[in-house]
Amino acid sequence: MSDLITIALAKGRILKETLPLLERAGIRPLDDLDKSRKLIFETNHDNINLVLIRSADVPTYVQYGAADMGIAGKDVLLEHGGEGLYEWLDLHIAPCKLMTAGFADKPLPDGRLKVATKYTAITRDYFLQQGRQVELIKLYGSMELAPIVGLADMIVDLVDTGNTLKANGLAPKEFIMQISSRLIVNRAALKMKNRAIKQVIEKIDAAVITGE
Ligand code: PRT
Ligand code: MG
Repeated sequence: MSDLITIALAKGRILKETLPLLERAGIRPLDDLDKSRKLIFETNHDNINLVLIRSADVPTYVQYGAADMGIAGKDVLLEHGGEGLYEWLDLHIAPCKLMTAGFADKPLPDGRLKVATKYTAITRDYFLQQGRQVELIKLYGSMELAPIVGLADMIVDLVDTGNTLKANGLAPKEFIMQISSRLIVNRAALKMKNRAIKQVIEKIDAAVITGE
């Protein structure tokens, strides 16, 4: 009997790219994850279960061993801090860039800038490394609105096509980092369930398609 392995998956946009990846890895949920209201799913492997949770909760589940493994964006992992888990593989899915953004053709005001973002940890590090003093304003979404209503001078957000910024009269400015989704593993589970976890990692590793 192989140890039971639970993999935490993020709902939303990462899931769209995770399901084909798992399919290529030969891991198939027995129910339709998009349609079902269930949160726990069995798969074609007796010893592999999936749990479907909010993206920002994936590292927490894996940190505490509620899930043995998980798939989450690098942005989410950096904000979480990575305690209790290993970042094992770059899955090359859900790619985007973390950028600063502001008005397309308005210069920034002098003095201490106000920066609105959901990514306060990464943003603090970024400006600290540059020796720039900023005031961070924590938001949970719709960052593009902040400069328009005068809440902030600039924002830090994920950018893919750039359409969302453009639609709000904003433009990307400084590149902070490239983001993609990662496979993470609980540290204790890697020791206790080593064989079973390594088998799952091997399957997923073989299914990764590296871009460029
Ligand atoms: O919904 P919930 O609060 O649970 O979480 P969430 O909104 O963070 O989840 P979701 O489903 O949006 O997925 C987020 C994860 O997908 C992130 O953690 C990233 O790792 C990854 N990802 C990849 C992105 C994007 N690309 C992306 N473009 N997450 C968000 N965006 C947003 C961005 O914030 C902006 O609003 O899309 C908009 C920009 O896209 P463009 O194409 O207009 O530039
Ligand atoms: Mg969302």
